[in-house]
Amino acid sequence: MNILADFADDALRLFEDATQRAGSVFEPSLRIGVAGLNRSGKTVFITSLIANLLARGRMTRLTAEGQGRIEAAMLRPQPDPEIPRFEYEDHIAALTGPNPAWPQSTRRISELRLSIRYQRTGLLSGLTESIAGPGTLHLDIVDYPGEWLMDLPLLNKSWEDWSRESIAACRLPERAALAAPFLAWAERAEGKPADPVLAKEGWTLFAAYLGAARKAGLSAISPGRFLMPGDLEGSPALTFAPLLTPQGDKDSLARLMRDRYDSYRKVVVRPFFRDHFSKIDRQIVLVDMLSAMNAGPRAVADLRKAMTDILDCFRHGEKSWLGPIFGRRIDRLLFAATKADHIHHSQHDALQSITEALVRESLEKAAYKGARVEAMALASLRATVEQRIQQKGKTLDCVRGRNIDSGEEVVVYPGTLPPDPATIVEAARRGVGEEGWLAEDYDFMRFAPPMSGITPGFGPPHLRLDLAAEFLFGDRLV
Ligand SMILES: Nc1nc2c(ncn2[C@@H]2O[C@H](COP(=O)(O)OP(=O)(O)OP(=O)(O)O)[C@@H](O)[C@H]2O)c(=O)[nH]1
Ligand SMILES: [Mg+2]
Repeated sequence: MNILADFADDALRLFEDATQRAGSVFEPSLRIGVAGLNRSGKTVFITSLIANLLARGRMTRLTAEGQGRIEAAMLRPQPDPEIPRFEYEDHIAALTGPNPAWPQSTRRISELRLSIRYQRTGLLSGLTESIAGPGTLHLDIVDYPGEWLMDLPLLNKSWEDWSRESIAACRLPERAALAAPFLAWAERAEGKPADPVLAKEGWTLFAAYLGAARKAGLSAISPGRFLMPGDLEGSPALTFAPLLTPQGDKDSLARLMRDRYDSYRKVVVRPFFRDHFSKIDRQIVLVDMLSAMNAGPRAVADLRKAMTDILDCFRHGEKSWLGPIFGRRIDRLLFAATKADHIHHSQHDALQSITEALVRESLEKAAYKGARVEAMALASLRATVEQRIQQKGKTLDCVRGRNIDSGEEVVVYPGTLPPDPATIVEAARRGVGEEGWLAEDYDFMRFAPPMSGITPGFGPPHLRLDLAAEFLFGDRLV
């Protein structure tokens, strides 16, 4: 692979981006990266954030809004015409219509621009305002299938390393049964010559195993496009699988697989991250901590591994060959545990600490020098209300919402999260035991979006979406 040519290409794109941006000093744009594994809540987050910025009744902790300085927010044409537009109108109509429904899994990339007009503050406000009028900030937000994020670590991994790690993962206790048919194929494929039919068989079994692992609540699943191919459905670049012995001579299956793995990285993975990650100014990483905790220590360990692999790539910073991919320096990074409306607010601090603890180790190694990093628990779309009930002389902090399957209102006691995040992280590190951390009631909890519809002037109900917005771009509305 010609890394130097790639580098020159990446550098040119960065230069073009920078030139484009310099053209609009008075109307700066800010690209918000919304990252997260599949089902972590990206599409709901983007939809609710946009709706709550268009109608800001619930955004009082976004300082500019609290101070009454936001004059208007509107959807504008996006800067990248080659990317499909984020289907905001469809998503918000589905979430807040008469039969509210969550969005389908995202299958392709899309983008939206929201522009905010605000009154300036500060010493220079009068001067700037007389030259340029009120401030305008363009927010550019991109949505994509969560599976694709798991491809980021591949950029840093040779075929041999990826193959070895993937086979080792297949043999882990929580995966071995799911991977058995694929491993049987891998035994058969040992030392075989290059054969596209055999390669496709291996790919089919490997993709089926990844699908089963995802269904079992595991997170460390790659290559991401095996499950969410987008436009690449059926392409030979996707048709590869790890091998027990990844080395082989010119005409071997191992060499065919290696070539396909390398072209997958070069033609699919690298351009995606270069085009979309290199321009990011602020990043929010959404984590569905509660689902992993509900599934048990092994699922938390798996989530931790997936997050570590991803964050390790971020930390390569400007000096490595991954530098051009992360082009501009991300100066704010927010980790958000999503779906916090599943638990009572008395548990939110614990959820935040557990999320912090899960990613702390990677962050300590990280090169986020000068970046502000925070964690919080939020709900992009609040589907429950809180309720206290008395049971056997005890007061229980519950949540009430509409069960998605039965449509009935249910009151659920989700239990108490361990106050010390070390308990979770330690168990996750060891990856042993299957004891749950949440009460049994939690298992029933898939709530439908609320029936409340939309009140004029207000976006959908949420928890701390305004604080997330303040962290991500509040400082640019001054
Ligand atoms: N109660 C509640 N559930 C949520 C919230 N956000 C997301 N969910 C649930 O999580 C599911 C996944 O949310 P999405 O926004 O589609 O997740 P995504 O990250 O876009 O997933 P992919 O498109 O598969 O990558 C939804 O179908 C809801 O069931 C929230 O704020 N509250
Ligand atoms: Mg989505």
